[in-house]
Amino acid sequence: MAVERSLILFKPDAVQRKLCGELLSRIERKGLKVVGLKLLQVTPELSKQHYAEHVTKKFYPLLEDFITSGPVVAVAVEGIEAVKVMRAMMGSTNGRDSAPGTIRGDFGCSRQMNLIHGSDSPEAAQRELGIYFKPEELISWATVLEDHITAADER
Ligand code: D4T
Repeated sequence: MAVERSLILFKPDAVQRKLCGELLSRIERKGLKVVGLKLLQVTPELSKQHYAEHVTKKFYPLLEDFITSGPVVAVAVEGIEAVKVMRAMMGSTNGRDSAPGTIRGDFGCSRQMNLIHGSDSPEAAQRELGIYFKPEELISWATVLEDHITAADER
């Protein structure tokens, strides 16, 4: 099975609500590996690049206002099928519809202020990681716990 990387953002609402530790902890406890991590301010230009597919949509101006309203935490996450695993952990887009146990289901009740972004495909992940991280900011490292997280025939 493929080892993937995904671009995760803790959005301004998560930073404001001091939920970054909780969200990072969930990622770590799941068994995924953090290979990049930074706090940054999203600019309008960066927002348009990230949300290129949404720029022409009616909700985009408010989305840009929100995502640029304060710092975000960008996390590069690595693991077997990391894109799918993260999307399942995040829950559906609207926190009011997200299942309890998911990040949005446990902490959110908004469609816009939904706490976390996660790439929706390996191709999107590659594009988005390139937007938020320089190659040298992504660090490949081995964990001694690997033998206790996945079986040899899954890797
Ligand atoms: P992201 O991309 O932030 O991980 O969210 P999703 O993948 O779950 O959802 P999305 O691409 O459909 O939407 C991107 C972003 O826009 C916000 N949004 C969405 C909004 O503010 N109003 C809306 O009407 C919609 C559809 C929420 C997430």
